[in-house]
Amino acid sequence: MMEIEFVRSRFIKHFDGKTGNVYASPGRINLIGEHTDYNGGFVFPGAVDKGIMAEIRANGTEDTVMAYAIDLKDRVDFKLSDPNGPRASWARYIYGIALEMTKLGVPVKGFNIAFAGDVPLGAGMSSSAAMESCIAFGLNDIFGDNQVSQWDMVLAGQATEHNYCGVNCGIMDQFASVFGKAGCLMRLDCRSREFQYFPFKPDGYRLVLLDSVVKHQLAGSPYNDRRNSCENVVKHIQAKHPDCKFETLRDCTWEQLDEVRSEVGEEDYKRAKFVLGEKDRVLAVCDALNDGDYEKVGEMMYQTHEGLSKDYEVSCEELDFLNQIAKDNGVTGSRIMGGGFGGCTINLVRNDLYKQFIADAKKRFNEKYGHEPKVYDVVIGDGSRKVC
Ligand code: GAF
Repeated sequence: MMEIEFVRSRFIKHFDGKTGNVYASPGRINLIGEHTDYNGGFVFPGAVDKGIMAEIRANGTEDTVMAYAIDLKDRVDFKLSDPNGPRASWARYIYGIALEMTKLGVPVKGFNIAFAGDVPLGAGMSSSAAMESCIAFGLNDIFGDNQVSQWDMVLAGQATEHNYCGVNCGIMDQFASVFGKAGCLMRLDCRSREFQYFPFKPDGYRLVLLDSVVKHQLAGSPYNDRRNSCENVVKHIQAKHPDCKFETLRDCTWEQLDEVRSEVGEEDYKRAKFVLGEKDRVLAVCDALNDGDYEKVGEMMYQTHEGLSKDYEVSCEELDFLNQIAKDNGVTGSRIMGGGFGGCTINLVRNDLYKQFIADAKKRFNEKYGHEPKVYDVVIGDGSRKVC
């Protein structure tokens, strides 16, 4: 995580010299369970030791927000009462979450905010969820007497994406950013919202992310189309079984999917096929983790990659290449992480293979694409918190 002094010095310099409160929220990884959250399935994320840090202070105005993005050296001022809100995409997260927190009963007034991040942008590690939860946490503390629950802050972050940023995401990223715990992954049932912490200390293995540096961005990407395909399949299954209630693909069986295959068309069928398979894989991974069977975990990760690439079609050439390099090096498991369309692979690699794998990935990727992938060793950190 970043240094408080870094954020504080900019906050003092760009506003009136006074200090505020500092909050931090992490990005996330996800071991397995991709595109399952908005389908009511399971996910297996953990917070990372990188994220967003923000200093926030009520500025005494009714509804003027003065915001400074330290890394971008960009300043935007806007009014919470402006129905359109700011145009800069980073400022829309602030505007959106402030309005969502207001809806939850927090009497948000004008504030100053400066923030910075060390979670790589566009790498599929949820810098946007980190931003939403960090600000939700801060506004809840400063204006709301911490009355809003952690789950409501998760939902406010998700609503910010839906209502102000054009991404119909699920709840995984905001959940991980709010509830993360150092050293633990979390298995979340996205339908019931029940979750368990799983201490993750794989003896003899480590997790490493390889960032293709192909910028992953969900706004404007076919992410929402994937969700629509899944919902379309559910609608068709529901029509065939009017006596049962189908909310998401979580409620559907393989047989029911096969029944509607010709109606929904091959593309939507493939999307749903991936989701049903992924639901089973997360549960298989839980059992494997309980048995300490990391080779099984890895096998599931490769299957997920295959499904995300061929059936869900959210991969890209660079990510498939990184996955192939992992296979060639005998890496235990490797797959696209997060929404896809760029970003990182997550790799479960034996300690003794780590050096050779990273060296080979850098060399071969560089030969093909003219630059090395970025390497992030995963450290599983804590969720959203007040720093000072
Ligand atoms: C993105 C979304 F924000 C999540 O809700 C989730 O759907 C993920 O893609 C895919 O698993 O990170």
